[in-house]
Amino acid sequence: MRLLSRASRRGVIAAAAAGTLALGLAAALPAVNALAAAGCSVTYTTNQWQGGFTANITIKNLGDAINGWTLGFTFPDSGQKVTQGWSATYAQSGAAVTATSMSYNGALATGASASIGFNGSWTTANPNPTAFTLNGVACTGGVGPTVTPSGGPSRSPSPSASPRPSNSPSPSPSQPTGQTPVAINGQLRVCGVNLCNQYNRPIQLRGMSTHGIQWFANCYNDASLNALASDWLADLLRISMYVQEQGYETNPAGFTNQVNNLVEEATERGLYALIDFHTLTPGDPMYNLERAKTFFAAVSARHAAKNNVIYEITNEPNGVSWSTIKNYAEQVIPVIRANDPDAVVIVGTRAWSSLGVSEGGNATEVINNKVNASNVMYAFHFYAASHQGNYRSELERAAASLPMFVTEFGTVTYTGGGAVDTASSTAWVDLMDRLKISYANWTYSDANEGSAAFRPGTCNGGSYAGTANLTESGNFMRNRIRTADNFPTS
Ligand code: IDC
Repeated sequence: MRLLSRASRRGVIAAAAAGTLALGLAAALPAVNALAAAGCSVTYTTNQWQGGFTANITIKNLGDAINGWTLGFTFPDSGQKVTQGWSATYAQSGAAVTATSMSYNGALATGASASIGFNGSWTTANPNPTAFTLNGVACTGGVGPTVTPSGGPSRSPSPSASPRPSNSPSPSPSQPTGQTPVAINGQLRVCGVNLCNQYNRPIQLRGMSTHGIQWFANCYNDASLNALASDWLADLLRISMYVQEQGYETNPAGFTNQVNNLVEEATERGLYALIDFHTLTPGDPMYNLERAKTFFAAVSARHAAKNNVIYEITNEPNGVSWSTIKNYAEQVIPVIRANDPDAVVIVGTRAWSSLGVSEGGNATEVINNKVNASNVMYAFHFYAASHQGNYRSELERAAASLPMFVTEFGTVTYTGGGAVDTASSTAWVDLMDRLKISYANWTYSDANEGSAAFRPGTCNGGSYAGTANLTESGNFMRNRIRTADNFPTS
């Protein structure tokens, strides 16, 4: 089976599931304010695979400002279930679902939007819901690419195939071979709580993560990887290989090959390659234990002689205990070490690699019960618009005892979408710089979501160097990554 291209992913979405529903009502909202005008438009899109799907929902308030909201809808097929939501609190009774705002996204001014989403499961059919309520006001309407509400305020069309800006090639600072991150730093190892280079001096690697390579393979080509190395001056490429969601499990040989090729491309450019076994749903890494052993046996054998490969053995465990993750790690690490004994291995942490924080825990469970292997680091992930001071404090506290690596973070909310939170992103990157915590930003892609570095359409043939095709997030990250590295050489 061939890898799914991004175009065919679009086809799947369009054929199976995309629907846009826009509704505007000028109606009384009695429970809140008898005089308030209520109205909403809801965009509900899904990406589905056998048995599961992800839904992304954008709620736009077309009425008066509200402070707190509940979105209601009913699945047309009662076999559909919300399994894991984000940016809202979900409840389901039969086929009826409610999603209630969080403290940080409940206030919606007129015209403002909130983006939420969830992963779901389905049994026999997966049609999208076609009717929504917001704070009890029923919204009904047809499903189509765009349904303009009659009588409601006009709304601008959703960003579609974006206008491509003209590209003026910008001069790229060059990174001569002898000066590449790998040429300078060589084989890395963990020393104390740091990542150290061949001179046993602590360093920080700064780079970008691919999006899912099953969807965005067209973003990783000679031109884009040249730009990452020579224009962004990155140190690191994280290669994000989803296991589910049309990823590795559908074609192990094909995805192993795709990862291997990207490792070779990173190597040619003097970049470190971080191989991400991108488990996400289900959250229990044990579900993929045999696949992990097979995959890591293959990639570690292939790259054993290289000095630039780092292995991230599980992306974001969730809904499982630290002892389960540790058990998984202690079974997968020996498989890698049998081929590549000196490679650094990174282990995901509980609650989507939040050190447990997103499930009410903290780093103490790891500090008191470390993985029984040497040369191991622990992953921490954050999304700057969602995760703020308490997460920063926990990372800083953990980093005093544990070697930490931020293998994924976003400048936006943890849906991967929404606006860049510049203040929080700055605080986070400053913290990582100060503590010399290495990082990879989600994503070096042209996905149509705020976390992507490039505008939609760029990977169809646009240029990657310079700033012409960058999003706000891309600009922010390029500016931060391009600053001079501080790699001690003695
Ligand atoms: C998101 C992608 C989005 C995709 C979704 C489901 O940005 O396009 O539809 O995954 O596959 C993570 C995960 C990462 C998520 C990202 C943003 O590691 O896979 O990517 N995120 O939601 N953890 C926290 C946030």
